[in-house]
Amino acid sequence: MSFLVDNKNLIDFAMSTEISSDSPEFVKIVEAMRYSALGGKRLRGILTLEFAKMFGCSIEEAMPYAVSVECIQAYSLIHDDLPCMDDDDMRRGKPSCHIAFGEANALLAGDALLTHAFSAISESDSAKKYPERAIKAVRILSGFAGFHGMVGGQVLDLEAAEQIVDEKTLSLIHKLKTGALIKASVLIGCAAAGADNELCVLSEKYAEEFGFAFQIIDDILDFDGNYNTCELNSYVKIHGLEKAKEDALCHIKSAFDILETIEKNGFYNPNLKELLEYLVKRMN
Ligand code: GRG
Repeated sequence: MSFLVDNKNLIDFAMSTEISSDSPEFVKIVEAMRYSALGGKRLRGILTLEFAKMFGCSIEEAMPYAVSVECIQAYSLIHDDLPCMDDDDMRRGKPSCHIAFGEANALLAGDALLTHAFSAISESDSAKKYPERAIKAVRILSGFAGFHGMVGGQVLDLEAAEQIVDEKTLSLIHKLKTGALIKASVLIGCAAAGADNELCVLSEKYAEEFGFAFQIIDDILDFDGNYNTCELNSYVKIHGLEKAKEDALCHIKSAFDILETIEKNGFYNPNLKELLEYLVKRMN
């Protein structure tokens, strides 16, 4: 799946260019931002690029949109690792931002990445060319990342941490905390390309199925074979490993079917099917 590596490299390069400063005053904050933002699989940015590409936008024009969603992803991970949240010392295979730079700097690096997400779009040449597409993307991203979306999901997740929640609540937490940013990634790709409403609705459905599968697979990968030490609200703990695998495959199949429907509308991108195969490989 060379497109995954190629896209990741392109996004890494764009992020590195974007998150930089020649001013000596800002060396410290930029260092902390770069420490956390230059890494990861870039799945969300890749979704943005591949949806934009499917609907006729060049990778170059879509890149500021991919950068913006990866800035939000990096900010959310920094804040999620803080002692007042999940209190994780490691992230992306190295010490978390607050371990490396201290809590206050990590908080600010997260804040700076969050705000930079929006200037990455609004300052771009793509926005100058198609301002209405940029405004739409900013609306989508701020909505899905905010209190109706990822932040709202994080609040529910914190509340649920100490208790077993019912299936409906757990599904809502996953839909918001993990799914919302995945939906935003896909929809800003659609916005970058100026895709029409019908295509956006279909793409959002793909994103929803992708998001559910991604979260279940994340829980499967976290499972070390012991149900007793498994996180309380892990999908695997609640449903068992076999059912979790079955359900992940079921969501992947639904996402595949939605791509077939999009294909019937005249738009096709084989990489989006490969991305689903990548999820299956990740699970097994
Ligand atoms: C703090 C506002 C706020 C939100 C935090 C993203 C998030 C919400 C929490 C991270 C913890 C977590 C494990 C969430 C589930 C979603 C998930 C698996 C995120 C990690 O995504 P990957 O695997 O990470 O795509 P990379 O490093 O590849 O970007």
